Amino acid sequence: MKQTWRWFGPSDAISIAEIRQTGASGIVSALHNILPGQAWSVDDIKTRQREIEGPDDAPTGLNWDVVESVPVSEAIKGQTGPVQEHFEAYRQSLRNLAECGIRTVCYNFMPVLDWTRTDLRYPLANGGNAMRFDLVDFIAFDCFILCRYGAAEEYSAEIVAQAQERFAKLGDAGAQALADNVVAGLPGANDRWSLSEVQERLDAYREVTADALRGNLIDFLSEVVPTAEELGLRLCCHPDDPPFALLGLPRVMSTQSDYAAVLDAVESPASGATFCTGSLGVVQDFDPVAFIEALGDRIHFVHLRNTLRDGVSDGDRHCFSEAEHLAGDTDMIATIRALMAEEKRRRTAGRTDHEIPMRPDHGHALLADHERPVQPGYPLIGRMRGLAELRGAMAALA
Ligand code: DNO
Repeated sequence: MKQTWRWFGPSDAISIAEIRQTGASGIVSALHNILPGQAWSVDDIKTRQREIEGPDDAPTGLNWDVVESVPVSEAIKGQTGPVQEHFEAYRQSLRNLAECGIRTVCYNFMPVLDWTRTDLRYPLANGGNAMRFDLVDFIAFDCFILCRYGAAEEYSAEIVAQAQERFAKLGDAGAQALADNVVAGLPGANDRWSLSEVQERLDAYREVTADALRGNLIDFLSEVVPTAEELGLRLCCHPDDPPFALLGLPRVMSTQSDYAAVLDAVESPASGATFCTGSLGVVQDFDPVAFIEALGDRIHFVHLRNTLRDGVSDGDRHCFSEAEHLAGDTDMIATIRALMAEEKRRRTAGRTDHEIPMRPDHGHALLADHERPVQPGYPLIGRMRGLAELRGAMAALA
């Protein structure tokens, strides 16, 4: 697999010069300043490419391999407002990316929020920090801070009672910190929204069922995949994170069968999956090897990350923390072995995309990471440790 590294652009506290020292050989980036629904211009794409590649007389040796993400607008996800304009802008971004030689484009189809955690600095026994999702805290946020209409009915009475007790102990500062963690503009999230804005966006989806949202995703793909296919581009959908319904919002990309349904509906090599073990792995019966064996030929991008279910559950919703890359609930070695077997199948079939780009997704904040403000989940040393462990596993399996 090609070992890539996510770089948020010139505002990222970690520089390209530092990334060169991690051993990564490719870059994942996006034009985060361009709003969903607007087209990315060739000029803007080329500027980012130059920032990554360095000047001609001192090239960094790194290229922009994967776009994560060209975000899908709320208009497209909810099918309201300027949907046709946004489809056209998306197609234009794809044309412009292809013109600049970039072929792999990640996106997600989670309405309103991107990834969600309740604690961005959960202390580990070794002195590091991890990100964590505590279901009881989350329900405390949903029922008693956001006070979402009808929220309590979506959970069991026992867990709502636990959440109420938790909320009573939080105090004003604790409640504010929890709310900030949940709705803060995490990397990839569209914006930084206040609680009342979150509520407004949630209201927009009140009538949207999971089937309707899946229909909107399939419509989106029907609109943009033919263009991607013509251009030789690979779109890949990131799973829901966490992979269960939150805040009453429908979720449609949480499991292998969700992927099978959407990939079958628009049959094209240009429509594929971002295989994120960290997100999918929170589901109790996630089987990474079965997923790769069934849908591997449509996996265009891989996020290797591990999670550990580490607390109470309520139906299919769980507490989890982000584990070391080789520890946690997902058998990372079996996963890598299966992905490498998929690469071998592609080489035998003569596919040009036989080297699948992967990145170490998230990492614990370790050592000097504590002194440096970075995007939550994206510290230098923790990710470098993850990449080094994954690289070792790949070398051994090869
Ligand atoms: C979190 C990331 C997500 C991801 C988007 C893809 O660290 O995995 O923000 O980039 O969901 O569209």
